[in-house]
Amino acid sequence: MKKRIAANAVFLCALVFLLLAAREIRVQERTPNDPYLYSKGSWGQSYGDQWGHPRIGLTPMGAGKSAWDIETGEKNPIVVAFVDSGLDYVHPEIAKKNVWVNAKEIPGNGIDDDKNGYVDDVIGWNFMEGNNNPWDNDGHGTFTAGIVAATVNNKEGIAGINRGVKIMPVRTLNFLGRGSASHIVQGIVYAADNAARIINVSVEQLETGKSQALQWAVDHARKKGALVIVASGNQGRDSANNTPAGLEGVITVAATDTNDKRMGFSNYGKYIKISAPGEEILSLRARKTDLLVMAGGKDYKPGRAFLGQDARYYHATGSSFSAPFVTGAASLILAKNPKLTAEQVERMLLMSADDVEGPGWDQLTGYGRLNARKALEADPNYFLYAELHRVAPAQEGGRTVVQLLGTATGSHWGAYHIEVGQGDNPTSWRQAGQVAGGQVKDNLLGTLTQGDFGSGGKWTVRLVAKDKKGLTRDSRLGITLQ
Ligand SMILES: [Ca+2]
Ligand SMILES: [Ca+2]
Ligand SMILES: [Ca+2]
Ligand SMILES: [Ca+2]
Repeated sequence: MKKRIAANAVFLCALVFLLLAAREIRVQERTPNDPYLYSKGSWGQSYGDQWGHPRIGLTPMGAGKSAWDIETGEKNPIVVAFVDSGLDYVHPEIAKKNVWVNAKEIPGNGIDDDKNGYVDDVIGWNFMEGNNNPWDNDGHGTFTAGIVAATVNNKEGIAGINRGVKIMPVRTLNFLGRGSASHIVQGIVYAADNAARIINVSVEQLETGKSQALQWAVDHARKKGALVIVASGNQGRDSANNTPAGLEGVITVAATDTNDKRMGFSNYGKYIKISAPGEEILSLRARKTDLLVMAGGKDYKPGRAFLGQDARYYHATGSSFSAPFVTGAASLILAKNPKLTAEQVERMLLMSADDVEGPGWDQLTGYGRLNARKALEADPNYFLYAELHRVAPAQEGGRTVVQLLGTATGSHWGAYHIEVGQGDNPTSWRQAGQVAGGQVKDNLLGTLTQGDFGSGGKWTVRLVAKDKKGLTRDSRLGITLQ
């Protein structure tokens, strides 16, 4: 009997060992084997080479905790346009299967077979030179596209976010990384008309003020069902008058650093919806380019940002590189369920973001730092938006009041109210003010009087929105009273 138990125990131990070993092998197989993905310090930095990936939930696969355990992008290839400087489409990390092909166009016959207005546009279009070769002379477009589309699990370099993505390169920026509004308008329209589901526009401000033409292009893309994702810009100022960061109907993405703080150069304001990694991002280098030389960086020594075999990789900082993280996450969401609308995908991204900087929606990081893992599991039909955009003194009936402007809306709407608390970081709050009532979208939320505060000094005003079940979301702003 004893012998039998011992034998059984040995058998059981062996079985457990085998099962564990099998699991180990499976985990190793499923964890992408791209060397830079989870390494660190390759250019002397203290953090991961592709730190942005695990930060947004692209952790090693197999344990069920990675966004990639839910969706790798292969199930339904999603067409993502990069309205940018083009693409190095022969880069070893850009697979042929990840470049969009216009199936309705017969190549090289000099005829616009699909009658979309562009002759022989097989993989995209070059609006700068007016031809069918969207080659990247600048490096910006290959870098932004690489964050989403670099080949995963090929034992080489970096990993993109979406393994099945189809990149549509639309060249609208010249070798200096600059472009005119008219080219970008044409680029966005081209992308939308050729069925791109997501349009990434990592472009700095094009001109002073808002471009009506570009707003029209964004409206056109939204009508066609595309999601337009743009960078906040890098001037360290309010993006409200910027194009495209201050347009309606786009997702404006701010840049965060390795500590989940907003990067000092990242533009802010009421148009910021979400934030994503933008500090020292590692991606693909288009051949014969040095992006930071093109950008005119004063302290930059040519070639310093190159990395890897044949200098195929490059590391750089900017909100241009934050937007593609959101684009990549959005493309995974659509790959999982292509029937979702742009609006549903937007809700999933915003409502699942990890709150960073000031509590709730804030002007620096929007609803928070992107979390692809949580976004993939978010309810597409639920939203509760609470954004306190501005707290401004105004004259009303001969006395000074404080007007609160912002947004309070939701899918399962309850109500909203205003609270005030003393100091920068109040420990207690009390309800105050007259509220407009009902849902408010980018408009007057309510009014506070001197009596609502009781004394001068520093105060914090808080907007609290509630859904039917009593779940809340808030947003705060400070004000100094005399
Ligand atoms: Ca054509
Ligand atoms: Ca043709
Ligand atoms: Ca790779
Ligand atoms: Ca926040």
